[in-house]
Amino acid sequence: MSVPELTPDQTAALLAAHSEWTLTREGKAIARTFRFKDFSEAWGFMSRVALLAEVQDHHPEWFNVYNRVEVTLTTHDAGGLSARDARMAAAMDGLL
Ligand code: H2B
Repeated sequence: MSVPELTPDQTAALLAAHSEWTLTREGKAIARTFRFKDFSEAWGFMSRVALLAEVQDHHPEWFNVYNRVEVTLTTHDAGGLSARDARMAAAMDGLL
């Protein structure tokens, strides 16, 4: 794997810094559900994230219904969490 996986300490720091995110997939990913006023706001958020994802070359797994966006972040190239996920989580939180 070309990207280093976060250590347990680094994962704990990520979760402490981004308390809305929870660990999932046996510690290999983090997840957060975002809720917006309506579909238009949810889609606007997704559009901004999509542009960031392309710039960062790091893409979320996500599911949208109306005003809800369920996001899972993991790094396929690391086989788990990496600094890329921490950066993307921070960027998503920063868009709110
Ligand atoms: N997104 C995510 N979530 N994990 C990756 O490992 C990853 C990615 N790798 N986007 C990138 C693209 C890689 O496949 C390309 C070839 O750079």
